[in-house]
Amino acid sequence: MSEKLFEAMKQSIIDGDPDQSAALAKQALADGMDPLDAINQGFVLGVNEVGYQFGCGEMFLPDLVLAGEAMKAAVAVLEPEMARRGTQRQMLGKVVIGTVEGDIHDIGKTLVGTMLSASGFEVFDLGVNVSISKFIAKALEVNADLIGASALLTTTMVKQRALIEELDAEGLHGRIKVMVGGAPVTREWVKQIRADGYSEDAIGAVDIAKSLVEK
Ligand code: B1M
Repeated sequence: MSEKLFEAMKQSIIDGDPDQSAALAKQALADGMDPLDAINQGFVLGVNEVGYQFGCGEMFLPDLVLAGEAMKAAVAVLEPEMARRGTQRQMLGKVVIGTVEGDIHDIGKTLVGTMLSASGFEVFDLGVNVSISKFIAKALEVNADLIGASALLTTTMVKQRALIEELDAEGLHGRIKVMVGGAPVTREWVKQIRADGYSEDAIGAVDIAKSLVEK
């Protein structure tokens, strides 16, 4: 039964149909499905397919835009339930999160923020296109333990390195740790820029964040 629903979820993203993706997300919740399963086993497969076809030149920018809208509509339905499931936990630490300057991809970053928040972190989400000075100013203002910097483009990943260099220059790196992520980020890159933590997905990001605040 779930298989059919997962397939329909994937297709709703490929079709770029936000009404359908939101309706399927509501159906998943009504059926008692874990919202993260709906995202990871249903909707994300559609996003990956669109991204793949875009990369091959078989889909175009409007398809990417519509897929993004459909994904956001589904996540908006699922997020409150994800947050609700984590409401009983204790406060683990403060995280300032955002997508780096020049980059407006926000779906993965928002998911990571939601999962951190659901797991007991206090999350300050600065949105997209966030400058290094804004990341640092907010982290100092709220006395954050961690900055989470998301980048989805090979051209904007360099801002993750620049953020760490600026924290180093201001003598703040160590007191404020940095977690990075996003589809183009590799372990090799993480090592090269001396980020404190990295995760491929939102679930892993919670474990990494926990280990970083414990250190
Ligand atoms: Co764009 N885009 N896009 N796009 N887009 C990609 C990223 C691309 C891989 C597609 C492709 O070519 N196959 C490609 C990048 C190529 C590259 O640099 N290597 C690309 C491109 C080229 C572009 C434009 C340049 C296109 C153009 O204008 N010609 C343009 C850039 C705009 C800009 O930012 N300046 C652009 C625009 C857009 C839209 C606005 C249309 C839309 C975004 C809508 C939105 O976010 N509101 C969009 C979309 C939807 C995509 C794809 C299809 C999907 C991204 C997504 O939401 N994934 C994407 C292809 C793909 O990734 N398959 C693509 C779902 C999301 C749940 O996954 O974001 O990876 P993800 O997040 C994951 C993990 O990465 C990780 O956890 C998340 C949850 O599991 N993670 C973290 C993410 N951040 C983390 C932070 C952490 C830890 C883990 O710690 C802090």
